[in-house]
Amino acid sequence: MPAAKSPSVVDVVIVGAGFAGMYMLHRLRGLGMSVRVFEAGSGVGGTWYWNRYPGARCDVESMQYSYSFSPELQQEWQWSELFASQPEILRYANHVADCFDLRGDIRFDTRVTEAQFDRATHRWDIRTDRGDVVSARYCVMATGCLSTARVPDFPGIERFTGKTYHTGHWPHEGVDFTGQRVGVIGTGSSAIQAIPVIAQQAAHVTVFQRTPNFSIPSRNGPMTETYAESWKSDYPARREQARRARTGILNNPNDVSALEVSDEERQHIYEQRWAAGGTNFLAAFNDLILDRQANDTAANFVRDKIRETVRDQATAELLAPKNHPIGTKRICVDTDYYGTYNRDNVTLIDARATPIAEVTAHGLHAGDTKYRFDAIVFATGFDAMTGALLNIDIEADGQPLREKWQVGPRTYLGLMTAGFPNMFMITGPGSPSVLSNMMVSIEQHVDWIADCVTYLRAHGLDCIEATQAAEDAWAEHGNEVANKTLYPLANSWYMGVNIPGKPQVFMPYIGGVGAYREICDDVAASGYRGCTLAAQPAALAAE
Ligand code: N01
Repeated sequence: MPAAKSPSVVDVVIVGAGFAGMYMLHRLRGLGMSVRVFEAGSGVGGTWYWNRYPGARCDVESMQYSYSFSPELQQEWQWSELFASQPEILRYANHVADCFDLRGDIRFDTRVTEAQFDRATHRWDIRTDRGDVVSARYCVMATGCLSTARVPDFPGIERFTGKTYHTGHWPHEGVDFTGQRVGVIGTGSSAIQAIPVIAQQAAHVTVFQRTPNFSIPSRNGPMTETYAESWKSDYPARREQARRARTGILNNPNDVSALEVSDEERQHIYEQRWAAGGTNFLAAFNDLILDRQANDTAANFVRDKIRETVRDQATAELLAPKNHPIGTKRICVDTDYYGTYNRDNVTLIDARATPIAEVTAHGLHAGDTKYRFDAIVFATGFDAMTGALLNIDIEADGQPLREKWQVGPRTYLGLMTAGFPNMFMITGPGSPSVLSNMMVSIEQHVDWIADCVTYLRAHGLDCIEATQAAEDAWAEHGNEVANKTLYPLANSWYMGVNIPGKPQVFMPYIGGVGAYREICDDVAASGYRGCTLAAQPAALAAE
């Protein structure tokens, strides 16, 4: 059946049908607006649609990594594990699409290629790779923070005769590594989840590690009815607490400095958090991301755990991060990651001492060694936060967004960018986004945007644009807050360091989810301070 043609004029175009785009569609429909969503994938789910690598699972507990907007939905859905796996989260996304009948307004297998703002009509003209041209009053970028997968430019990559995979573009039918020699490049969150699972199948796994990461055991397990019920019976209060929490996660924060307690007590607290598992480890004390000495106590604890777990001490030393404070690169959460290096079929290679020189027909060449592989897994990350936005030709008043962001992304609240009216970003750079429970941040942004367009409509307005002054002040504030933390000390993708030539600025807002929400609410309550609001001239509007 030929795909239905998009209406050429709508109130809003949304780019992306992950959790952000889906909820945005639902909210705007509720306001009686006409909406067209474009999604490059063949289904909903965004990051959970693409990242199907073995072991993929969320590092936020399932009871917290879910929508809160529908009491019925959060009561009826049942998670089977404490930390949900990718297939289960994708089932959840599809369930939401079914429950709220979302698919009718989503055009799948369609990538937005261009968006141009027309100042005369206050509308965006949006084009896709399938020839759609749609005029929309507002354009909402729900493009995700980690959706542009990146394979480094290794020489000879095209010569490899085996199979290559990127964790962020995993084949839908899965991969059987049985009996294969597999090379894994990268040791970020994706690799740390994938390696233990691939190692159970493959004949041999060789891991190329350039930078070790800190990882905390998840202690994942089956969801018990009692635990699920403890959340469900108290959901409204807990969701509200999460919205006001620093990371959007209820993680039992301990409001005490790591340096104020005795060595024994500190050790005891770390042991408890390690045994409980997950990212809550970083909430053990209130100054772990603020004070290097405090941070060292946590980093040393984890390094010791690595040495205890990994039998070969040379491998353990290689796995123990030495160069960045714990938590300043995204903390990883695993199931038997370090223990996997005790297997006979797993080898760790120091790709910093012996960098990968080239890909050959049958494997890789690093240092003086040639490695033979049947398959290579690139767990090499993403062009984070700005990649997906800048892959679209976005232009207003003759200025491309790429040009404006040449020296780094600049936004007002991570929601808008000056010079590009009526364009909103969900979890854009300059908002807590990747430093938070994405579900909480997504819902907050979607609700803010829905309230904003409602306000404009109620006041006979149809255009909103962040002022340059407000944007500059937000950037200054963002830098000021980031510089009070240890985050800028790490060469992380938060800083854009993983992409050659990418400007190095700290992209997310570290001021905290709760504090950030208050700022956004305050901006809305003030009638959108820091923005210019306008209406089209009456004559034009009537045309
Ligand atoms: O990507 P990454 P990821 N030669 O950028 C290495 C989220 N996520 O997909 O650090 C050799 O972290 C690179 O080395 P280095 C989460 O927010 C969440 O793993 O640049 N190695 C690094 O080791 C996460 O942070 C979940 O020195 C090269 C790796 O590739 C984000 O996604 C699960 C190289 C890339 O690590 C991204 O994680 C998965 C080269 N030329 C992901 N180039 C959960 O919810 C790159 N590398 C649990």
